[in-house]
Amino acid sequence: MLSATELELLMQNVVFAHQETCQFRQENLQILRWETFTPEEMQSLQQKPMDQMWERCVCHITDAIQYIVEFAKRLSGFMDLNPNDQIVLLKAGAMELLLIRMSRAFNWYNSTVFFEGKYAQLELFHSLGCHDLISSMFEFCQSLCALNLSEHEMAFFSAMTLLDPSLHWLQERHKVDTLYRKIHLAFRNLLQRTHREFILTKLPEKEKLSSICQLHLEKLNIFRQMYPSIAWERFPPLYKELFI
Ligand code: MHQ
Repeated sequence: MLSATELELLMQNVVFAHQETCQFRQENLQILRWETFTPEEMQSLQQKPMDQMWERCVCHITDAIQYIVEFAKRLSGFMDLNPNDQIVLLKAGAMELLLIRMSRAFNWYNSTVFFEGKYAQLELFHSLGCHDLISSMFEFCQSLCALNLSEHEMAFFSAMTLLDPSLHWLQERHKVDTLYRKIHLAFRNLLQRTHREFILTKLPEKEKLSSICQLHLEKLNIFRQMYPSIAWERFPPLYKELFI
């Protein structure tokens, strides 16, 4: 199905697309890994009103999603899909890819995540009022970090998660399916060369990712019922386009 050169080009494409859009370089995230919030800073953030904290987090999430959209655009073949299918894939995949990327910004040793320049414990997000969502996000990162994925592997896992040919509403499913298969093949090839094939059976299941994304949509709905005008007027257009 693919020649050796095609495999090589595809591999470079996926890896570059990730590297060029990853927002924070792995080295920089590593350097800051032990910079955590002081108890005073934690307390002040925990006491913020719910709507303010939501707005702040949603803005950061939207920034990160802009990079994810850029990743998608750079994947060879994505821009050749029809615009409807591009949107279908991003609506379903943006949050899943954010979760995968979150694991790069997660310190496994003390369960903290990079937030506004430092590493934050789960309790910092208390005022959002969605403990179950945040704790499942943290749990997910904890288990993904345990696999110690390289940046190359992360790039492929993201591409395969995004190009899900099983999604409803796809108009040109065969195109997405062909793209998915090619990337899958290139991924296998990389893993063979690095003797890491075993991770294929250990990667998180699609259901796990989509259930966390579903929970995010449910929490957003609850928030919108409580603060309809905040969600409408202050959330960024891209966030609303994807999730509302
Ligand atoms: C990205 C950089 C990045 C940016 C933002 C659902 C909700 C209202 C709140 C980070 C979730 C709270 C997010 C900001 C919290 C878990 C969110 C708020 C990788 C991901 C990362 C680090 C996001 C991770 C999840 C954060 C901390 O390149």
